Amino acid sequence: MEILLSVWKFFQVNILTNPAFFIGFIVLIGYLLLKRPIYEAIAGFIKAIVGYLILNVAAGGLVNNFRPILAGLKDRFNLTAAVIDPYFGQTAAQSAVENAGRSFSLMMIVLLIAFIFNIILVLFRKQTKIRTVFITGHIMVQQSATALWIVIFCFPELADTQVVVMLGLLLGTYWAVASNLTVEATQELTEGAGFAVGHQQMFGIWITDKIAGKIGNKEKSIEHLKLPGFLQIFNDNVVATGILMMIFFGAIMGILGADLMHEIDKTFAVDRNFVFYIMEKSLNFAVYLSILQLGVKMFVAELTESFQGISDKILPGSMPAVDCAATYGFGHANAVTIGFLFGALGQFISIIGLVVFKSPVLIITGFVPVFFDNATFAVFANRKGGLRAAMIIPFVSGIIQVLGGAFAAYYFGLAQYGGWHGNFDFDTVWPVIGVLMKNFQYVGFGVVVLALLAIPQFQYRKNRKGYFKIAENYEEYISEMEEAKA
Ligand code: ASC
Repeated sequence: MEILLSVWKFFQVNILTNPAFFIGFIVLIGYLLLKRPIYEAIAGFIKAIVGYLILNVAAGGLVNNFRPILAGLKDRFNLTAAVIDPYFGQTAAQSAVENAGRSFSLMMIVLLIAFIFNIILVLFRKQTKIRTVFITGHIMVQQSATALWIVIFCFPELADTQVVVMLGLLLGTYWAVASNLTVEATQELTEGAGFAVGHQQMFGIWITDKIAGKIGNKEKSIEHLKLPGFLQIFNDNVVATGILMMIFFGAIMGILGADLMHEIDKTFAVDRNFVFYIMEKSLNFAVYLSILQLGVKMFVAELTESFQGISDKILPGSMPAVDCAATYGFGHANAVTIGFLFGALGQFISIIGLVVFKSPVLIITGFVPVFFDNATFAVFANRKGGLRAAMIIPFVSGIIQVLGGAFAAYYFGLAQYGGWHGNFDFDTVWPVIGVLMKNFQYVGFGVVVLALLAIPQFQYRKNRKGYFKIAENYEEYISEMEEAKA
């Protein structure tokens, strides 16, 4: 047992929670299974890791630069508010778990059980209809933290071992089922790049994919937009992002004021002019988005080619589920910016609503959900429902994020610790899971797991012929579908 645990710990620390290496090894093994020369496999291994590390530079840059600015609104107005953001949520969950006299290190074993359960569901894919393995490690850590608290909150009497086993099964089911829901939408968006989304808004992606075409018209997508006169400069995504972020973050930093910004950002030197500082900071948004695209293209290209080896030889009809940012390389770059801004609009309006209606908990916009969830929705929405869907869906999502987040922070008692996870699935699906478990205890738990496991069965029944094919070989899938139509 000791040895097993230390092997697991090594795997967990170095590979599982470090997606760059996880994806790197998948690429390496994939190429070897395809019988490519070893030097080609190593080249792919390196490009996949470097690509992912570039993505990390971009995502980390966005998160580290812009999260404190939004969270600064809380200090500026002296609010007691919960920030809806997974980093704040994780800290809040940890405090709550420890205050309940439990050890937060239970998370490590939860990860093990959940991950293995996800793989088992894929191994039995003929029965379970699960096609995806969730491999976005840093997200798995955040979700284990929040879910650990939810289970302890719902079952305070339960011993540690039982908590860990129940949660492992619940989380493993969620990872498998929710990422599996994104297969069709992601394959269509990327024209068969061979990955699904394993992140924090997977149910949202599925809904977006279903409703975008009804909300808008794909012929009127951002790509087709003809802007008149000087507005044409917005066709260039660097210009569009730069200008819009200068307005958006300029307004927010203006509200925070130079003094508070000096406190929030130690790199803001005292002798620097505030306006120039704001310009540079805001334009950095466009810098990170450009870097992000570069990294995504690099690792996705390797993953797409090499995973063929794994899906030919080991797990037919299966695919890895990765960070939502991987989809940004497949949509119009402006979709990302539009999704963020309309999501923020929806969030701000609902926060004002919370204040006006004297909600018992206040919410502050967290950067990660408002940006990454809504940018993702806009990318998918634009493809099926054009600009209109790419504006409306993130706007409504912003409202849901605040209202659902406020409910969850209040209900699970995390508002007092200052944060809630805040990503779309954690403002919708997870509060429902929590309420069911709190009120119906083991019955609730059973209903949740069975209901989740039923979802892929319904998906399969809707498209028996193409269900595994769409993951295994997209081109063949498309031509078979076309034949069937003709
Ligand atoms: C998250 C989170 C991040 C970002 C990143 C997006 O939910 O915790 O750091 O989104 O994964 O690329």
